[in-house]
Amino acid sequence: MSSSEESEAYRIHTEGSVRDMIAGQPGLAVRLGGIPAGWDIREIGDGNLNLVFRLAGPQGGLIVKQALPYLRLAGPSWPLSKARSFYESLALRQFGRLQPGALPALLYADAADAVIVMELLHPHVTLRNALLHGRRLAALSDHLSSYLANTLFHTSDAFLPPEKKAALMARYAGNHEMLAVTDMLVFTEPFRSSARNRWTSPELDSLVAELKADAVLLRRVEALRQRFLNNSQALLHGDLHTSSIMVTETETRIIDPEFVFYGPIGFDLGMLVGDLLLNCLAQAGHRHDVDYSCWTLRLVETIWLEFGCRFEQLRLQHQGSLSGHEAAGPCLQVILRDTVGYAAIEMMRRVLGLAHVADFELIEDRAARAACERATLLLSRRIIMSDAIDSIHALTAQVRSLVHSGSRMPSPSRRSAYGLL
Ligand code: SR1
Ligand code: MG
Repeated sequence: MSSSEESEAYRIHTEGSVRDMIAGQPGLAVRLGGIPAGWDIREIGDGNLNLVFRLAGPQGGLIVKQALPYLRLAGPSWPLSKARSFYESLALRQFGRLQPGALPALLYADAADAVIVMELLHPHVTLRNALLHGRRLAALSDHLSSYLANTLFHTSDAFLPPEKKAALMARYAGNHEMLAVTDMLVFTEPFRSSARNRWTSPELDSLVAELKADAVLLRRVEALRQRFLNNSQALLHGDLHTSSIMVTETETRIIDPEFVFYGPIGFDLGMLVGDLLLNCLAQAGHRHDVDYSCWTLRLVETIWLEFGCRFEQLRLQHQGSLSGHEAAGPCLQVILRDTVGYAAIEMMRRVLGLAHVADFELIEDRAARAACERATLLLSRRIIMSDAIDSIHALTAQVRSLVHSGSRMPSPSRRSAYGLL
């Protein structure tokens, strides 16, 4: 993207202007069918950054996504360039080539207006929503582990020779603004004082103060941040939480790769695992279905184990085609260590920082919510401080014991205490 495009102002779409834009493009209009005046167009963006329009006509649907010139969640006081829309379009194509069918089809992109048009995913819902409804998705671990192994392996130096990997890194280097957003909202602000932070107060006040004063914890968080900033192992989705995944019983689609950048493989895995674990911990405030929480923990284990097998298989296949010992790439134990650390950071920032998640926000009973969040913070700290979590089972065991201790407490207040108050 050129710097002149970058600096240009652009029109912010409304439902009316989206109608005109699509009507002016016969290749897109034909997907909706009928006449433009009859299309149903709604702005459905409930995310933190963009406008998202859902269009439906007699023949089918479309999604039009426009990057706003500021961070939607924070408002115009946090300006953001439109460049992320361009990088999202690149990433949709790149990851789509590496794992065909895993992302929505990109039908049109206009970097000047920060617009991308994609197929409408229907009847998909976000994985977060599916988990909150207690749905068990049999094919999910297979889909997610394949997506992760294929995209991460084929963009890492386990597969690419140095010059090709460097060229790919250069292609995405301009998305640095989104890297800075993650640095700020995931690694920095939640662990410091910031007007943008919020947490369930006053219930968590003393714990939050304790965490922010814990110098050893902060050093470990900083070490994870340093690895995030300096360890360019593979091209990451960069924001792979459970609202970036759309599901049906049989399909899994990865959306919103606007945070795409080169970083540690464990960051994509860690964000996903962190969001799955926090859903598991939030279940105590919803239906408190211990069986379901255990299903989620098995999902975490299976995703990791299948990812590891696929990654190693790809490595073996590729090494078989090489003459020497080049292209070994990052080892699984290091990826696991990062995954565990980033999962814990993701859980903490969802309780302490700006960007909260429905898993906790939808818990109606305030005391129960505070208790789930407290349990999540304490567990995450333990994970970050531990040097002994050297397998995925060692990680899930920590959560499993909390889930079971919650289940032995009959009254809501006792249960909400999770044994940790
Ligand atoms: C305002 S952006 C907040 C969060 O939403 C995105 O999905 C990222 O996770 C980011 O940290
Ligand atoms: Mg998103």
